[in-house]
Amino acid sequence: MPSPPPVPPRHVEDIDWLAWQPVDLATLLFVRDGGRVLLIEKKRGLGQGLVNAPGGRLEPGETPRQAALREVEEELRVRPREAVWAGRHRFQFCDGYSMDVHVYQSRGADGVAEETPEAIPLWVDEEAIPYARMWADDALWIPLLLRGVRFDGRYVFDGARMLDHRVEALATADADLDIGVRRPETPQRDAP
Ligand code: 6OG
Repeated sequence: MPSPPPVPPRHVEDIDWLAWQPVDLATLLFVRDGGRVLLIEKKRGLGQGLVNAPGGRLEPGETPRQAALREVEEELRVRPREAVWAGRHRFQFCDGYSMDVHVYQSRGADGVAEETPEAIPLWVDEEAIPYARMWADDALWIPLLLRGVRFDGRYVFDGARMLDHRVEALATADADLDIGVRRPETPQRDAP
């Protein structure tokens, strides 16, 4: 008898996070300046049509920080002045896809943000983040990021619907957990 197909997780506790391996590593980077934050309307990729921070999947051999800086330049043609680690999200989707996302922020960027094939720039007031047009998890942790509190989030999503979440604020001593993380040179599979 073939064994039954595995039951997709519905809750954060259903997942063995120590054994968990993401399909993709990705990034988000929030440029902040004068009480505003630089977001994008995403034109393609996962989350197309939503507002998000610029970011994307790592290329072979990149660290998350390198990828975060590259993605902002590619998507908006501006160069963040820094990339300060802000937190990490582990997203598990019911269809088996998963993503480990490192989040950064920068005080300012050099250049003027412009539209590219990937994104439309959107400077928004930090008091008026358009959560209704963003992924469901964002309202849970962007307020932490804006207060300078680092976070560790774990989530179960069914498509765009968030089924469960656990977001923890980190002590400062836990910072820069991304050091040493590097996507292997040989891609395990093509990104969808
Ligand atoms: P590309 O398809 O652009 O990489 N991403 C998410 N961002 C938020 N805020 N919430 C989620 O909830 C997300 N899932 C994915 C990470 C995907 C980009 O989309 C972000 C990457 O920047 C589920 O290569």
